[in-house]
Amino acid sequence: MADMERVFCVMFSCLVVVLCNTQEQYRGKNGRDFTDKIQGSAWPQPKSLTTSMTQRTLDASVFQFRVSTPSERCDIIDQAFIRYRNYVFGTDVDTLKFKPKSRHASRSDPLLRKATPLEALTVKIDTNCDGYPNLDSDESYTLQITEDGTEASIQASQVWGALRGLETFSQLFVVNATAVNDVPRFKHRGVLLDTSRHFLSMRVLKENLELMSQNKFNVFHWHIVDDQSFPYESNTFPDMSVKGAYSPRHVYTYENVKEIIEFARLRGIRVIPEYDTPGHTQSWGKAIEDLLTKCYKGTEWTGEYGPINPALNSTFDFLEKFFTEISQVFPDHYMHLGGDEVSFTCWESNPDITKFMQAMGFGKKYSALEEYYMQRLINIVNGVKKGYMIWQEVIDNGAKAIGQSLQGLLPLVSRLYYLPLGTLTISHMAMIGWAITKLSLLNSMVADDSVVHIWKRGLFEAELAKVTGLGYKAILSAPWYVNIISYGDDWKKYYKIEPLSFNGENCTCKGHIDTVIGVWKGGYQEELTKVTALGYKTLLLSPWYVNYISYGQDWTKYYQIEPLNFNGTASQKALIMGGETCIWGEFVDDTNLTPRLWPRASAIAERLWSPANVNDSGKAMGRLEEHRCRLIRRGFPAEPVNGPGFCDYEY
Ligand code: CP6
Repeated sequence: MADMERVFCVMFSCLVVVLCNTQEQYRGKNGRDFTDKIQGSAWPQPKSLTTSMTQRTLDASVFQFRVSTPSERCDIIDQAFIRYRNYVFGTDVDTLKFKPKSRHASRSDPLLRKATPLEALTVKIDTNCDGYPNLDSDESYTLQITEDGTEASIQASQVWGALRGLETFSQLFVVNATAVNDVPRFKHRGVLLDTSRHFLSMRVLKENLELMSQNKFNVFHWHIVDDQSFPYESNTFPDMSVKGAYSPRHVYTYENVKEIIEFARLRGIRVIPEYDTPGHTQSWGKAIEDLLTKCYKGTEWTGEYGPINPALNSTFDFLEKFFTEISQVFPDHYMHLGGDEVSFTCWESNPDITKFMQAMGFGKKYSALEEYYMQRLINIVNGVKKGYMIWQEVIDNGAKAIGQSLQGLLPLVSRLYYLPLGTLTISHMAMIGWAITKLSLLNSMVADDSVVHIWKRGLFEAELAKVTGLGYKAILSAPWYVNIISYGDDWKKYYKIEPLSFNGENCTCKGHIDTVIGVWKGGYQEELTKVTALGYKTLLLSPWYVNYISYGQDWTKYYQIEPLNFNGTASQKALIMGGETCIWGEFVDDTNLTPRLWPRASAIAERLWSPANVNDSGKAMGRLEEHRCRLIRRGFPAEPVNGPGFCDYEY
């Protein structure tokens, strides 16, 4: 390989010598090769990118960004120019951790005296430059840097594509004549952040939105509240955060939420809030009386609460008011309604729920009760004209419940024809009402506006086939939990280790030797027995490798996932909107979220943006290394994920 490069260097003009010299510094860096260099290290990889050998020069004092759009003003692009000028030239050194060593060739470089300087990049947008991004936003763009001519151009039909093009432009390692033609493969490319298990500061939320845009993610799925805390400050029900937040400081005010939504919009990112019910709602119950089901032991209340209580009308009055507020605060068409992990134990124990189940003819089918709850919630959301996303259980349980209740219903309805109205019982009436709701909701659920979110690991391919087979849109998260480095309080494992818990009976007792042995391999107890018996002083290391969270290149697992690799027709596959990477918050807060998420999420970003055949992690490795270094240079703490190596801009 090295020889080939040298031949290459000799063969081409002095322009290439510059590149070959830079290559010298790259020896020994993970998987990076000359092609990565010439092609640039754009991440995620554009659909097509061709580069010629002609290098263009770029001088900060001359270079200008320009915009051309039918809109009078274009805030989104004006602000993007400030960010990208900084990333290209390092103009705002305060926010950049490492000032780039004039990466871009300048006219003052004697080797490039003949190169034509690039004086401007013009961003041309066909349509008005305002509003919010949505599921149907057009994010495609082309980028042209010609061999001569003083101007490069980005052409996009919508401002969202222009943003993606600016990101690509800012990632070009050296500005050669280039043509990029780019379009995302999936429409929904999301990151889930959980602000309930641990509060995340505005700084960290914004930092991650910025990183998302640098990876061309376009959805922030905000898992904002959950059992553990309720940091959302509601205007209609202010007590919910007063009583449900960790502290008065651990809240997002209306202004905070608006600030996040605007910060995201400027980067072409939608904010989809998740208010997860009827499970995962312990923190809601603190302020809203009778919202949660009381759990019983025999005839006694245990003092504990379960999921939201669907047997009370007050529940739905509350939900109507609350979700109406949410629908006005968050401009995106979609809300995430949760619906995951509903435990039936508490519902089963509660006598009022049992009565309600009987009245509704649900028998002992608690999945039917869950379904009933979700359907009424969906009714509310339809009423405020929003679309919704739901976790997969709603469909897993619901499809069953629908089948069961319709089966039970048919003989009943046929008998009803022959009954005089006066003989109808309350339970008949309830069932008829329920059947009507059910039938209309069945239609509404298969309508355009529902998206099923697949999160359970294991047989997610079969789940995708099933859900799309029923006609639902779907998005995939199951294989992409980047927090599953090791899920759990692994410190307890380390804490349990007792250094003296080994067999020390058979000491040959030669006396102590002034040599210290470090025991570093597995099976440490036998080793301690042996080494101390020989009289050595000993240190224990092996059970305490805290870097052993998951040893190795875990990103390649995420990278290999192909969302359309399931049994299904073309129309089923068309229902896969995309996917999300999730970083659940139990073991993550401001201190470790960003490095744990990046650049792991970058691997997923590429699977969701780039063509299906960009899936070879061996080929991607060099670019991912470059990409991580770029994130670091831009001031973001992205972890090393490929073992030993270094970045140019360090130190
Ligand atoms: N919180 C909520 C979670 C999870 C879910 N919902 C979850 C649990 C375990 C795994 C992945 C996700 N922490 N509200 C399920 C969607 Cl492995």
